[in-house]
Amino acid sequence: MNSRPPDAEGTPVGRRLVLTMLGVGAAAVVAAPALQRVMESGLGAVADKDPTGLTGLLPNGGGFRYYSVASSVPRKSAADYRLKIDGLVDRPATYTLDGLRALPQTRLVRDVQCVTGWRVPETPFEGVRLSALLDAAGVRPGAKAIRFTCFDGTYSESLTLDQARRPDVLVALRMQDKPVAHSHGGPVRLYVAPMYFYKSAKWLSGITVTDSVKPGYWEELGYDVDAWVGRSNGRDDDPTG
Ligand SMILES: Nc1nc2c(c(=O)[nH]1)N[C@H]1C(S)=C(S)[C@@H](COP(=O)(O)O)O[C@H]1N2
Ligand SMILES: [Mo]
Repeated sequence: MNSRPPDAEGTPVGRRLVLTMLGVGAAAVVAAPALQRVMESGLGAVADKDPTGLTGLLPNGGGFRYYSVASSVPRKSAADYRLKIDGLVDRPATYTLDGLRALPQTRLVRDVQCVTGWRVPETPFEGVRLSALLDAAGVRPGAKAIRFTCFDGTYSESLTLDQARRPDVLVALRMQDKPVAHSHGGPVRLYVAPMYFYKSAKWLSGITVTDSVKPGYWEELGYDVDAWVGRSNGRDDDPTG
């Protein structure tokens, strides 16, 4: 399932085809409301166990779609979560969740826009400005970009250094005014307000400062690296940033 587009919203025929090929179309349709209740109740356990990636087609509460290119993602508690900052920096660092919570928090409320069409209005995200973490690490001269990695073991993202330093780019600890749920990439996800939601890497575990942009997971598969909402990917959505 790793070559699917960010989600199947724009391709209803393709989605039916995939479901039919897997022979689970009827079962998935019948099961969906139950799965949705489980996920919205905060358990999220079903998504962790689905090896097919079909959970990407399921609602994730409040208009969101659950999305993961990895078939299962480990859970990280406050005790075992770590975020590493390394690469072209003077002071590489590893943050715990408490360490991130102790830093100044910024709250932003913007629309979320997925590149395949779905949009969720006015969603609060709260966390540490990425620029603050970069300043603390001391970005070296010659650095140009950031590579983000995730503890799902698969996903990656990128930003230029200028983009990463924008005040509307957060290392988010809260979403919808709650701690980021596991299914939304918790305990910590990236939030890039002005760009399509694929830039907002879930289950964030690594921030590496690099000398050039290394395209992320979906970008290797053809999506724009500079993913401004309404000005990329051939789309004309209203800006979110
Ligand atoms: N680690 C990881 N981050 C990810 C993705 C993913 O598959 N893996 N999907 C992206 C895409 S395409 C979207 S639309 C959003 C979905 O976020 P949600 O599950 O909170 O709705 O996460 C983005 N970040
Ligand atoms: Mo997406």
